[in-house]
Amino acid sequence: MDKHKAFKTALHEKDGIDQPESVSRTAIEHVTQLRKKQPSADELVARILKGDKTALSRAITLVESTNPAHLEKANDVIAQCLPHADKSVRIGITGVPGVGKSTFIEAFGKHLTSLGRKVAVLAVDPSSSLSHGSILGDKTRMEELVKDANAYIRPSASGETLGGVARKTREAIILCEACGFDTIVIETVGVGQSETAVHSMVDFFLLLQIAGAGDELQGIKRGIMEMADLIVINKADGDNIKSARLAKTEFNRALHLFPAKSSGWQPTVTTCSAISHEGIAEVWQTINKYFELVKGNEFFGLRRSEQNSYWLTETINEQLLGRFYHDPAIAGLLEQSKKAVQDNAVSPFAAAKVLLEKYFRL
Ligand SMILES: Nc1nc2c(ncn2[C@@H]2O[C@H](COP(=O)(O)OP(=O)(O)OP(=O)(O)O)[C@@H](O)[C@H]2O)c(=O)[nH]1
Ligand SMILES: [Mg+2]
Repeated sequence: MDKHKAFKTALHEKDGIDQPESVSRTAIEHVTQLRKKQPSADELVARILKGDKTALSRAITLVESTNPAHLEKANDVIAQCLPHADKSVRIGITGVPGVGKSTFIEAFGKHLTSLGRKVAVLAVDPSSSLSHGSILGDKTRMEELVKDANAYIRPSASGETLGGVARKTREAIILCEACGFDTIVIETVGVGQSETAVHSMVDFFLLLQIAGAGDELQGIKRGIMEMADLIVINKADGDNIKSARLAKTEFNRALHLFPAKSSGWQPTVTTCSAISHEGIAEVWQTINKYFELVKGNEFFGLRRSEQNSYWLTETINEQLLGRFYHDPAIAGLLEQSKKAVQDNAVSPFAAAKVLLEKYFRL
């Protein structure tokens, strides 16, 4: 029998190959120790404030961690970074899959860094927790931006709930701002609830559309259009130019049907080609006009304060629900109660009362 048969299972791979004798054991241990050493919260903060992107990534990982042991350190880092945050503009970008969000952000981001701005791109995509989403695809689609020293790209946090993912992104915004990024771009897929979450963490909300597919086809709900401060019709190139112009007129008409915004801003429609970079500079000019207006009329600060109180409530809700449903004493009883209410043995209200009383007495 050949000797390979004995090693047929992959487990034997773990045995690995012996180090050559020339490699010093102490050197290996030294490297392993270095890798294991986690910087303290203070060290991380000091490095973040100096603009160190590696430290920023580590801190975001810490914030995203579900390990309760990391929570305290993460909170410490956030608390120390908070006074250095708040100096940026936050822009949300949404649109259905394939509309060109990633391509647009690549062109837009490069335009901003060419103007001397520092751009951080974050994503809110709760679905990516299942498939690990478009993370890799995005990094290849944002080829130039990834290489740009003044840009930082972070894929969506994975999490069970949208609330969890959104809270982590909120905290990542603070870290990016403390690291010196003055423009935060948050991408989300415009098909579910995530754009509402993103809308409540940004100053400006941009909706990407394409021509030739009515809004039903584009899966964009009326509510999302209502949230938009700017609609950009992408892929206005080649044979599409004419239909893009037509779509612009149609969307403009539709926008006028919505009630006026409390920011005092009248949303507009523009066209661009993310691939040929046409119209990208104009988008930034429009966004600047918006910021001039809302910083002048104080809506900017007001909206951020409102967002803070919204996130306070959201975080409490999310954590209360999480604790309740993950409580081992509750989990078993919950299953029993579900069965009992399905069998009509007890009313849902009575069962809920029992569960909640039990939880709060624990
Ligand atoms: N002609 C043309 N094609 C574009 C333009 N922008 C993006 N595309 C193409 O549209 C396709 C989708 O672009 P993405 O940037 O991946 O779109 P996305 O909205 O990020 O998609 P998801 O990440 O799947 O939600 C790609 O094949 C792009 O090359 C554009 O301005 N013009
Ligand atoms: Mg994308």
